[in-house]
Amino acid sequence: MKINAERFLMDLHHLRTFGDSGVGKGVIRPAYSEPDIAARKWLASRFHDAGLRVQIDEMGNLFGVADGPSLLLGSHSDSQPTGGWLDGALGVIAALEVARSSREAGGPAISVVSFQDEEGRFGVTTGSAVWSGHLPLAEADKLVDHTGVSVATARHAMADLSTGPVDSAQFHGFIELHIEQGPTLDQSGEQIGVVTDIVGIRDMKVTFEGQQNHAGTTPMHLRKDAFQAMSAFNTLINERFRNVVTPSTVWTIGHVSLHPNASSIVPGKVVFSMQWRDGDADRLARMEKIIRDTAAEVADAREMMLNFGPMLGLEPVKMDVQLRGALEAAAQEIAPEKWRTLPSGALHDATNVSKIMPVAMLFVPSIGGISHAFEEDTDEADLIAGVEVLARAVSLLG
Ligand code: HGY
Ligand code: MN
Ligand code: MN
Repeated sequence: MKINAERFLMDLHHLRTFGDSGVGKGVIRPAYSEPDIAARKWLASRFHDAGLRVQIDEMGNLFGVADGPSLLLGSHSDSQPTGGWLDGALGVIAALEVARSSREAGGPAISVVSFQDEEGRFGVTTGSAVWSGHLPLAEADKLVDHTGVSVATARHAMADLSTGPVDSAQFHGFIELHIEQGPTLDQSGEQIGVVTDIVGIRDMKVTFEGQQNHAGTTPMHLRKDAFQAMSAFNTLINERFRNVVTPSTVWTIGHVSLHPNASSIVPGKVVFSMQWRDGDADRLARMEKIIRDTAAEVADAREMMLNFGPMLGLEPVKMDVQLRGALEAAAQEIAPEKWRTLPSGALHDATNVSKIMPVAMLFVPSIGGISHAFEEDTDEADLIAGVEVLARAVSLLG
């Protein structure tokens, strides 16, 4: 099987035009947005041209299905609010290119998928969580984004495209090509990463509610200042995590809503996202206890209200040995001594899909280790090497 690098790159750059940010190669293509749906309609036309049956399920997961049992390749085409052009997109277009090349060479049957809301506008890898049975659709429909829009409302925008549920039993495995989104390959100068396992994640909203008041007349010792509560909470968990975490554990307060967010008003309420990730489920649980206990301690000490939103989470997963072996053999053939195995610190749809079939992943480098930013990029030679390794692994699996 020989991939057509020119055709692959042309489609990859065309996908970038949907939600082009106008800043570098960045994209703004959140789940169910106009550019996201337009991109999915274009991808559907490319899947159809590749001889695949187009199917879109009720969450907006887009499939190009081959006849009979097939290997599923793909990723996601929605982006972060300010996203990179390759995160997810690379895996979808690489999958399409391998599906086309395999069909042209009379090779194995390959189906393609672009999952919806992997970037978690509403939850955590929401589209593949529903498709894999991890999250009931009725539960997903209740999830809301930071502006209060629900999945039920958002997905209605593409309801007319839905062809109904897509049966996962027709696929005997899933392989996802993705950018590393971290510094390892960039710093080592290697071209390919074969993933060993994907970390687990926990994500929930925390609310402190005190007393909104005048910023000039309210003495410091009488304040019930929500920002100060969050600041004290953050300082305490950083201290208390010390003897629980390892150098690869991460935790992030990435989204903060301060109310009423005005210079001359003591903030009465703060709602913030608390997310933590690690390869060990037990460590995630110990961190959760520290988070909950510390928040309660801060709220009590400051006589404030405390509320935890629903906690979303995915467990750490190991990649399938046989699929991973084919990726390693292909990497050694195509990028001899320029590849390594490594864990994934980023979450991927493969985590959900691993509940219903064997999965594996491979990475190409991110320049400067940057991702989830308009500067995200990868050398073209590395993009092509990634697709070639994916295609070779598919041939080896037969
Ligand atoms: O956050 C993640 O790890 C993924 O890129 N959405
Ligand atoms: Mn991604
Ligand atoms: Mn991402």
